Amino acid sequence: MSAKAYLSISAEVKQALAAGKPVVALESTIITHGMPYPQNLEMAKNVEAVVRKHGAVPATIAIMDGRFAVGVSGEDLERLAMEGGKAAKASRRDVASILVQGGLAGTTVATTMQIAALAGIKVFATGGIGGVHRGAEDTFDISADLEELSRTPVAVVCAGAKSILDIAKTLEVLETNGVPVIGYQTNDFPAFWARQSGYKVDHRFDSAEDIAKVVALQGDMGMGGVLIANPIPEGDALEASAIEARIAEAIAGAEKEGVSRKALTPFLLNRIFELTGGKSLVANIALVENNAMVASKIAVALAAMAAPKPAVRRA
Ligand code: PSU
Ligand code: MN
Repeated sequence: MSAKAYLSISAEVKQALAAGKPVVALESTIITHGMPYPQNLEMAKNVEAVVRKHGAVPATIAIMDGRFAVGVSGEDLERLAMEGGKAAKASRRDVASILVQGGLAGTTVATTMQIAALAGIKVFATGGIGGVHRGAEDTFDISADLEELSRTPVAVVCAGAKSILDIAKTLEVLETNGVPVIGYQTNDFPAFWARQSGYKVDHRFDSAEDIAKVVALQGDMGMGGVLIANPIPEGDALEASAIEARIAEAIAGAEKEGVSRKALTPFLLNRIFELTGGKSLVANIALVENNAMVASKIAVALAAMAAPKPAVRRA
């Protein structure tokens, strides 16, 4: 059976794609493993509303009952949010097995990119991408997101990489993989809860139209994805030094409890949520919504570029 035979695209998303309308993919590990219930459900619904408000159709992607579900909403979205960490976290290597098992899974950035590409969606909004974990020189823990960006032609809008990661090494691997890192209205690569990481982006663009041109060219050259870094809004950012201490505490906790591999990112996010008294979650939700807005603008610009030009009539 071909992978495409496992695709279940909602009627709304299918129609939008057929008509060349802008569509924005949204991931679901952030729903199942990134946030507690019910804030995860609320976030997922709000993000969809943001996408609609900016003229695109949202397509939340997950694996539901052994199918690639594109455009998860209503009761299915509720089920996914309530299942939370009891659902699987589907990374690249898990996908085929979960399909065969008929399982339910949140899809990571890597897997959501794969499914978006299969469905023909070119733009995707998330919170922060996975990256190179601190201490990776010992653990080798490098997210599959970085490899996926190098090969799958989907533009990913994120708020940078979480400072639970080693940002310098994450940027190095992105460079090795040939992934363009574009700043949207910024020269600085953002650090998720903070607007700056201390590192620069490769190229800055101030308009969604210009970014759409980069995305189209990158696709045309068969060069894989584009990473668009969009800093958290000023008013929602957490103070870098305050969050840094909490991150160190969370990482020490993970080491003490022996948490590693795919459980590590969810563990750290949850610990930081507890240690900041929920402030990290409020910021996380704000930055995802902000990314959904920028992704929608890029999707709208891409659709306008692809639309056939009206025929010029002679007088
Ligand atoms: N960023 C968030 N919350 C998340 C994630 C990223 O704010 O839950 C998820 C994404 O789905 C990302 C995954 O792809 O964590 C990375 O996991 P890992 O580090 O195991 O590759
Ligand atoms: Mn990992």
